[in-house]
Amino acid sequence: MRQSVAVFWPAILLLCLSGCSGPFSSLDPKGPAAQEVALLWWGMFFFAAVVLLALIALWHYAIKRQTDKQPVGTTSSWIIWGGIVLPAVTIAILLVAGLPVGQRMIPQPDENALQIKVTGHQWYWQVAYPEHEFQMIDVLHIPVETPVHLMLTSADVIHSFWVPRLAVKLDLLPGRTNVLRIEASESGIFRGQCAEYCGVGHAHMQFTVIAHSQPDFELWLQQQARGSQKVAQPPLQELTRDD
Ligand SMILES: [Cu+2]
Repeated sequence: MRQSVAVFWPAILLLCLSGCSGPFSSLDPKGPAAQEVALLWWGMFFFAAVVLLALIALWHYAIKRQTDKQPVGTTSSWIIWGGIVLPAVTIAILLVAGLPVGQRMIPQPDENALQIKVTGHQWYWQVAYPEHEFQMIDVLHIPVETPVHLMLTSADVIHSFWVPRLAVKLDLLPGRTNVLRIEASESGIFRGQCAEYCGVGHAHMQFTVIAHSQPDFELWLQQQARGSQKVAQPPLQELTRDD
């Protein structure tokens, strides 16, 4: 029995770790904002793991304790330290660590930022480049290492724009424009998904962000401006691959 348990746990661990990568994994960040989110997540994970291990140790101690022995501490001291002080300290640490991360994600006026307008529809994404005249559906092209300000709005119901490997999610609201700053630190293809239930087509409301090197992005812009049909699109297998 012990042997089968010893084999079982590594298998479970490997299964869990497989969720740390993939096209929608925020634990495999490729942009500054996503990196900060991932760091915060790991900090929370290890802190929660320590608390869980401490609770398991206490639970084990409570089961094994001889009932005729004096219990450790009083009931009220456990409630005060474990039920009030520990959660209060935990939340305070989380606030101190998390608020600056959120603050740095608020877009600041930036002359170098590329602006893209994204409108959510049931159930597709309309992408427009205000400084140019073309529009796209379900795909955004951006340059690497360049801040991109996305002006997000909705034509119908509430949607949520989410590219887990590049940035946090932000809602698209009818009649209002929210601005999300994203940035890719390397070229590649990043998958996105609507993260707010918006009707029967919600699960299929996916999109792709293609990050080009800066010369390639300029070339792509010129091709679009010329209305060229020779737009450099990635092969289909790259769009559908898992990483
Ligand atoms: Cu949706």
